[in-house]
Parts: sequence; structure tokens; C-alpha cells
Amino acid sequence: MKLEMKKGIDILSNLGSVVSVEEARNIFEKKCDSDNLKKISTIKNEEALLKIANAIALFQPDSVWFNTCSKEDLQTARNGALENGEEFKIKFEGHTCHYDLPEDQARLVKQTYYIYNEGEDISSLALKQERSEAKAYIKEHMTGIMKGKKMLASIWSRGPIGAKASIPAIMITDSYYVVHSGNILYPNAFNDFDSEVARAGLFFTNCHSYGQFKSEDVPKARVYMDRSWQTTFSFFCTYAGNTLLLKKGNHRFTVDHCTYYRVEEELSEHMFITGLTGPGNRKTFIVGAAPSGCGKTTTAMVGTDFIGDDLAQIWIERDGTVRAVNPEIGIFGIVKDVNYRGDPYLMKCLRGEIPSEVIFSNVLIEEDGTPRWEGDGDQEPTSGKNFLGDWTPEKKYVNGNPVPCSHPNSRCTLSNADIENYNRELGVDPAGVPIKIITYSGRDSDTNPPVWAAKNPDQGVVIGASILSAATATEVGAVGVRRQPWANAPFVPGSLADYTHAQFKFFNSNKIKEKPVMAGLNYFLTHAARGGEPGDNRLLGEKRDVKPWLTWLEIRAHGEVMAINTPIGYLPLFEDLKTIFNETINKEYTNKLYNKQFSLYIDNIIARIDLQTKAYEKEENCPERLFEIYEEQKVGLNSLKEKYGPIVKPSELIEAGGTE
Ligand code: OXD
Ligand code: MN
Repeated sequence: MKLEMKKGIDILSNLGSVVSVEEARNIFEKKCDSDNLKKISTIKNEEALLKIANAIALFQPDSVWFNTCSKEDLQTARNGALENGEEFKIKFEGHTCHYDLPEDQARLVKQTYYIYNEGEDISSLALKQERSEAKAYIKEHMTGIMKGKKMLASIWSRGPIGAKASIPAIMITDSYYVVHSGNILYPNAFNDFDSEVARAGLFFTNCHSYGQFKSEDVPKARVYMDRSWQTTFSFFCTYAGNTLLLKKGNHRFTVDHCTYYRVEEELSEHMFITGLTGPGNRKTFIVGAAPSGCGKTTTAMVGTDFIGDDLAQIWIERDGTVRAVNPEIGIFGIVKDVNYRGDPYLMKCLRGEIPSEVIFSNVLIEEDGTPRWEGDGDQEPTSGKNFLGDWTPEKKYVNGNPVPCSHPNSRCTLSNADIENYNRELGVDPAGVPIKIITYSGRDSDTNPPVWAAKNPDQGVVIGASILSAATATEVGAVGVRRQPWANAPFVPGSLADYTHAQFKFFNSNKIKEKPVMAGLNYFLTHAARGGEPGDNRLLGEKRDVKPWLTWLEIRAHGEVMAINTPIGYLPLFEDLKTIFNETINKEYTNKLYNKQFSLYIDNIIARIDLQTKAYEKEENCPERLFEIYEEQKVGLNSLKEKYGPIVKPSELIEAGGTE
């Protein structure tokens, strides 16, 4: 069964038991001082007032503070995080550091559930809990969870105020770190809340408490998404991916919204948005999907007009363009391997060259307050403090493995506006940016080439459906290589068949005037997989190569280069790449490397197709078109293999399919 809104009891209202606005106002009178009463008096939306009052009734804080994002409130959040020990100042002005508990360093995927009603389909890749069971757990652990504390309530917008795809959201928490982070990451919607709800027709509610910040409580932590009431509950954790619920908590709701209520109109994707300046100073905008920790931020930063590094709300505009806005205005980026060579724009902020507000998390802090992380490009640190306490290079885990100076998922939170290549006007323009290129990628060591372009929207949808990726440090306990459909899999609440259907509908829509180029990207091919020594897991390419791959797509999207026609899509020609590498990053690109990167390893690709076909066959009502495309590609690949053997070189691909 598909998703039905407002079905079953609303757990927050049921447990809070506040049913009238009058009661809600009485509660505000009791818990707020006059300043805060004045703030809340500006909100008229009754449903929202009831949500907030029910949160107060359930969590039982001593008092309530409303964050209106005024200058004074922004400062209160910063000070609050310092005063209660959630953050501390480090070397550069405006920079702080926050530590999460050792057990809570990434998304708690095994403790994250969709709350569902009897008979509702939930993604085969996600965990679910029936409504009454979830209610009992929330009641047991969240009743009175803010006793002795102040409840902090913010209202932000997921996207520029007034944009077609923006949705406002309430965030209730007892963590100043969450408020401080949210103020950096989301546009304020306190003053526009009523009109934004009227425009969007909905809002999200998020509830979080870190409890007592104790390691022994983390196993009891939960992140719940109540799909029917678009309300989240998160407790006993602090890692922002689990607590700053406007990010992935509400992204899951927008995926639902687009899949069930905006078919052929909107998509909600785990994608960066960036612009490239092409010949004649034209700007071409790209959105790209990659699983968490697989290079979205780095790719976005390569653009001349950075817009967003993690999420994209995409829609078809009346004029037939595909447009996108970033629901965020800042980044919560991984710092591992961020250095001046690969990420100069970010480094200028992180090293204090450009004055900016930065919250680091789970990095090493040296005695003089310098933040350090693995791969930062400086001399190896010799001592400092991190989320596990005092650190030296000799420090070992109980199993004898060395403790790295920083957690592999350590992060930096900063405003896009502080990053040099951010386009300050277009980044917050409610009209969004027009999208010409859509990319899909994963951590794929042995199969796909660095870049290839789909021949049509169906093939593009299949590239997204087929992402396979190695686990990263962004999820607690994740191991191995897994399917990551559209890199959005962890955030798709409903059935993958429904999501796939929505993708086909959107990209084949007649409402789109000029179909965007849909493409695959893969930065992770290894030497071992392309004729090197077994176990030689060094990458064939390097971070800097992202620019040439995007540049080829930019030129291809404008029809200015030919490409090799293969069963999986179009591949670049060597001469074009040679010129592009030279012009963009001044690098000699060799024919030897080209042959390694762009020969098709037929058996690997077919094994992938078989794996995906089998997995999607298990999904009920999966669109037939998906299987047809897989079959078409398989037939083409097998006939190449018959003629040329299991490894087909670009010259042979040209002979077989020609160029277009
Ligand atoms: C993120 C994630 O933090 O996807 O963006 O984990
Ligand atoms: Mn992400």
C-alpha cells in the first residue's frame, strides 16, 4: 500500500495530549518569559502551535527559548553551545570544535526506523517499526527527557523562501550545537512561517534530545521518522546526521512527497549542485548523486559556481526547464583528505585565511588549538586531543589497531556564503538554477569507467538505479560493497519500485523541453582492477581529475564533442580528454591511462547487470522498462565480447559502434 498522510495516531500529539490552541497558549505562558511569548505570538498556524505545545508537554523542559535567527538569537545559540560544553573555541576566531560520543560518530543506521501503518510498503533497504510499538518506545524514553533543561525551538526553511520546492520545518531540541549548526545550514523561516506553510501546503516537525550524553545510553538511541505525520524523533545521540533532522530526517519526507504526491513534477535527491563556466562564459549547472562519503563535496567545489554539496530539490518549471534549489545554505562536510591540493576553497576557510564561522567535529585539536585531520596535507600531528581524549600516534584501540588522529567521519560545518566559489545570488534564488547535466556515482573499484553519458532518459534512470558502492565511515557499522540506488537508498522510505517509477516519469516527461544529459561518474577505479598487481588498490586517477570529467560532460551537453557509442552509453574520445586535461588542470593525459580507464570489462559489467536485475526482480511492481534496458545492454555487451573478448578497448568500441 502507498503512503497515506495523517493516517493513524499522531504520536507527538497523542503523547502530549494538548488538543486546543487555548491549552497550547497556556503552556507557552507557563514555560516562556515575556520575550519568548512575544516571539511565539507571531506564529498563527494552529497545527504548528499544537505541535510545539505537545513537545513541551511530552518533554517537560523547565523553560522554552525560541530562536528567531535575529542577531541576538544567533549569538545566544553560539554562547549556549560554549557554556554547556557542547563546543569549545579553537585557534581561529569564529571556529569551534564539538565532540560526539565514540559510539555516535556517524548515522546510526541500525537504530533508524520508519514508523509505518499496517499494510504500508517500506523500502526493502530500510528498517521499519509499527506505529504502536514506536509510540511505546518514544513514550518510555522521551517522556520528561528535557526535565531540568531548556527546550530550544527553531523554524527554518528547507530551501530559499518562496521557492516552489521549499518546505518549512520546526526543529525542537535541547542542544545548542544543533541550533548553532542549523543556523549555519538553513535559511531562517521564523518570520515567514505562516505564509510559507500556506504556499507549500505542509511543514515538518522535528524533535531531538541528547539526554544525558552518556555512552551507555547510545544503544537505546533511536531516530524515528513518522512518515504519515511528517514528524521525527531522535534521542540519546548528538552526531548531527542523527540529530539535525532537517537534513536527512526531512530529506526522507521530501523523497516521500515527490514519490507519492509530485510524480512527474518534482524529485528530491541526494545530490550536489554546481555550475561550470564553459566556452564563451556560459554557465552550465550540474546536479550529481553519490553515496555519503563518496566525493559529492569535492565534486561540487570544482565548479566555478558552487550551489550545494549534499541535497537537491529538482522540479520541472513551466518554461520546460529542469531547475534545482539547494535546501541548505551551508555544508556539513567530511574533512578527511581535505587539503590545499584537492580542496583549496574549503581549506581557505578551515585554515582561517578567510574569516568564517566553522564548527569542526571529532577532529584532533593540537595544544595551540589547531584543528587537524587525516590527509590535511600538513606534517603528521604528534599529539593533541580528540573525541577519545589525549591522542598520540602510538594510541591503539583495544584490538590493537592504531587510533587515527581524527575520526574518518569527522566534519566541518560552515556557511556556503563563506566559500569563495559559491554563487551568492543564484545559491539562494527561489527560481533555482537550470540543470543541464545529471550525474550518478559510487565507490566502484573495478567496473565502470570514469565518465559515460546515457543515450536517453531511460538509460540515465538505469545508471542511477545501478549505483553500487563500498561502505564508508558515514554509517556506524557499515561494511562491504552494497547497492546504493540513486545514492539515495538510505533515504527512500517507500518501496524502491515506487521511487523507480517516479524517476522514469520525471525524466521522460513531455513537459521537459530539453532533456538533460544523464551520466555516470566513477573516481575509484584501482590499478589492481585494470591490469595491475592484485591488491594494488591505488586509484588510477586523482581528486583533481574531477574537473576534466565534468568539463567533458559540459562540452558534450552543448553538443560540441563526439563520443563513442557503446551499449552502456557514450564514452569520451582520447583526443578530447587529452586537450581537456591539459587545459583544465595542466596534466598530461596518456593513451595508456585512457585505455585502462575506458576499456569495457564486459564480465564485470554483466555481473553488475545480473546482480541488479535479481535484486529489482524481488521488488513488487518494479517498472518493466528497467529490466528491458538491462536486457538491451546485456545483449549489446555480449555481442562485443563475442567479437573482441572480455576486455574491449576504446578503438574496438569505435569500430563496433562508431561515434555520434
Ligand atoms: C551526510 C550523509 O552527512 O549523507 O550528508 O551522511
Ligand atoms: Mn549526504
